Amino acid sequence: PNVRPLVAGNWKMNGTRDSLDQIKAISEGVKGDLSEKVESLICPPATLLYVATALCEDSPLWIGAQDCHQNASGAHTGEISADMIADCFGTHVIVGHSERRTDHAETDHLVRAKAIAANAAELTAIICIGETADERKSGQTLDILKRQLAGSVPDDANAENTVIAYEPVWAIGTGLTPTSENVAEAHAFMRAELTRRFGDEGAKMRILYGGSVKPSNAKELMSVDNVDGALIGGASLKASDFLAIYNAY
Ligand code: G2H
Repeated sequence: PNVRPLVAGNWKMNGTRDSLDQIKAISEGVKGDLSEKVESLICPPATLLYVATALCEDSPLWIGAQDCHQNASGAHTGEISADMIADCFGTHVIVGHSERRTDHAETDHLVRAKAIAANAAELTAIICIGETADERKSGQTLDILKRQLAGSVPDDANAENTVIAYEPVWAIGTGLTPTSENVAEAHAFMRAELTRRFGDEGAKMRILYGGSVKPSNAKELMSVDNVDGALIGGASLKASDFLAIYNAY
């Protein structure tokens, strides 16, 4: 790949102050030569963001958030803005995770607005897309990916401000993973779509694989063509598992 791969952890709604030990251990574990070649990121819950970035001051580990609001500020009780994440020294934000698309009825249109808000705050948006089990069974996978890319990725996306995460919904938290051939087909298709729309920037844009990545399957998944890293849920909660995946590069 033209850019450094990214190994990212999404803690979802897990983690209290006790878990900061794991972030500290990850921040120490990624110091070393590999960090020249591979970037690392943990997205803890927003409650831990500020203290987590302080812990990682002298580490190459980036800290990011799991969602942001599409507006810059205002009367949106319970929400956090991209500026608030940047103010806590967060550098990335996940938008459009399938759990948000399902639990909060987030649409491609909304996800795109969130990515635009993230970029306006100088955050890198990690835009998640992926097909459901039914969509895969009925042969619609590539159509769904095409529609989600077209709808969720802003027109001024580039290889710096945008990362795509392909997460087949049926592989999330289930222990099921697609075959390397399935992953290769999906990623080659997304690469072609991104290159068609964004030219060189699309050719360089990172496309992560997510969905039941663990130490035992990381090497195989991350070595598939056009896979530029991983988005890891469950296995990112333990420093030893996250670092085993990171070190698979
Ligand atoms: C997919 C992934 C991280 P898990 O949601 O975003 O979670 O690795 O637990 O399947």
